[in-house]
Amino acid sequence: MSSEQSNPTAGERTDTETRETAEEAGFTLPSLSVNRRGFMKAGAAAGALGSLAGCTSMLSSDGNGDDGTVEAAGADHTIPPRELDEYYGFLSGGHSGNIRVYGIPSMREIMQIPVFNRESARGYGFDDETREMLEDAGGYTWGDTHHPRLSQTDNDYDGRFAYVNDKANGRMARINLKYFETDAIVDIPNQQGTHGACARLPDTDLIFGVGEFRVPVPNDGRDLEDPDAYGSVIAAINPESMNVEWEVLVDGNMDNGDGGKEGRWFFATGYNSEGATNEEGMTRDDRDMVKAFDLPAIEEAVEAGEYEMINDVPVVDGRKDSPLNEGDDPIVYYIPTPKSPHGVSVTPDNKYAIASGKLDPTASVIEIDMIDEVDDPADAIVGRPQLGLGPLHTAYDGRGHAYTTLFIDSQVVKWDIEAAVEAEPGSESPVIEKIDVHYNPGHLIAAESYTADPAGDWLISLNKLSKDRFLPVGPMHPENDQLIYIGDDEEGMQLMKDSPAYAEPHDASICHRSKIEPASTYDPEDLELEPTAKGDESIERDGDRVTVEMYSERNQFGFEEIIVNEGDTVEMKVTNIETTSDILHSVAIPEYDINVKVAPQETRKVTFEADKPGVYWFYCGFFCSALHLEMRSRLIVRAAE
Ligand code: RUQ
Ligand code: CUA
Repeated sequence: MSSEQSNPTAGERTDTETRETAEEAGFTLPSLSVNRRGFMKAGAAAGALGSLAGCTSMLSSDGNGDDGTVEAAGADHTIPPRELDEYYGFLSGGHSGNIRVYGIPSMREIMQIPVFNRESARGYGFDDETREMLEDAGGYTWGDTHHPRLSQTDNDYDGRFAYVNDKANGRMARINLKYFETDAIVDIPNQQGTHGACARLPDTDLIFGVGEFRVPVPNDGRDLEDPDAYGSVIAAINPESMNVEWEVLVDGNMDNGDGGKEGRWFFATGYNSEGATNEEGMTRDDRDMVKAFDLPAIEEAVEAGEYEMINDVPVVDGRKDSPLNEGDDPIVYYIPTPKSPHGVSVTPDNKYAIASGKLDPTASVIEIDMIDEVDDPADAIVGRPQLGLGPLHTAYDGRGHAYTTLFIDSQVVKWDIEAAVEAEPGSESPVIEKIDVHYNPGHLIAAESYTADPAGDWLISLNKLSKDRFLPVGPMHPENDQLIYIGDDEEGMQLMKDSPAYAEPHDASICHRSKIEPASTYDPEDLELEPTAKGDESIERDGDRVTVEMYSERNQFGFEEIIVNEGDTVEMKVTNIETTSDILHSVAIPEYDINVKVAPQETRKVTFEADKPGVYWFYCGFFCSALHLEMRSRLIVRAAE
């Protein structure tokens, strides 16, 4: 790390000062932004003992922070070469359509998982299976991932699946964490703009997609000019089959959502109770709603047939004037909150659902057990701390603190949840401290914050703007994901690292590495296609259909040439027969737009029309050995007479 390196536009004076101080003290500090307090901590932990403690803790910690190892790791976010991070971070890629996997605390991006986007390194959307999956899910070529949530058993991550929404096209996808790949996508009927995504806990037996945009239900050309007749639904999706089991139609827009930890409740924030179609109308009223869905009551209504079947999904009427909402036990409680609340998240102890005001400087602390006790749902709000401007999302450390992003103030505010319940509404006294972030944070996430037992050490603020924090790269700037250490209540929050991100992370889930066990090669049992062993390769013709079964290994495909006729349909199946992990091959066919990746023991198939006569060298796209460049064969397409 050259300390001389100077950058006339990025970096701030304080960084330079910090670096000089660091050099005087005999430390080399990475050229990243660490405030003075952060440096003191990082410097102290950068000694041999600190890094040793850091790596020992990675081996022994269960990640729950109750064995003291979080303190032992201290605030050292640097991971030396060859050492592994303690946590997986799953960040949504927004309108890039993917999920990025980070190592935390290093903030190194380890992997990308394409979800709604076609992606060439993995050949995702190129082979028959993934192409058909994307086609069956609507055939859109992009998506807008926002809220990755990991499956839980008994309120803790079980390492099986991640789920993420497509806000753009109303879909929900599942990522299989054995292989870190998308294995199912459902195109949700009757819903446009699936925004919030999360699960019914403790055991992730339903996944919810929260519909943001109000549209006619069904959206088939009716009620076009009658916005009053529009509605939005939450969709309950079976996490195994990925079928939509039922939906609930409500009044007003919805936004984000979170499930209670004990199965009964689901919460969705909402704006535009006004039912308007422009900004002025949507922000007219001072109150919007948090909707609390009583899940057993809804399931009872579905059982009893109290729904309308719309696009093959039972839709239960949860609007305010629905008969199902009459009386003392409505299926949806409308809890008035100020003003266009955005994020909602349930505290680790399942006591409160906290909704952030967005256009109001407060958060609303809803006591979950009071919702069906009080006469007026508004009375279930037991705290309203004043946090700052533009509160959006809230995360937890498991020690009674909440951390809320302040979009307008460009800060993260740490506050005391019980103090907020004690204090007068509008009081600032529950606020413990604020830290500047750079700039305009949207979501934030703390390690294992969505479980019943957050780790309480690391927090990431997903900042929408980076402005001057990185080398300039033209008018489109990276976002800035900032790592903050929250493990030391006395020292306070410590900003550790700026980490540029391509547009645009919205949310993340952070899971201790001990809870996920990815496979390093494929288990052929898990795949639908039969593998082709060496010696079993074949080319068979049936009319104008040619079926090729081949294998790939260093450094050949099993055939030196494949000869077909113009007009043939070619079905080409390839198995990577390597058993050594990390030796990938692919089949890239120039000018045919074909690009199929096969990891060790993986079998994929691609079907195409041989419609261009000529010679096409198909080659391997992964640099698999010294003879990788020689790993190529000819596809010969004979011209039709
Ligand atoms: S929502 S920060 Cu999906 Cu806040 Cu983006
Ligand atoms: Cu196989 Cu390069």
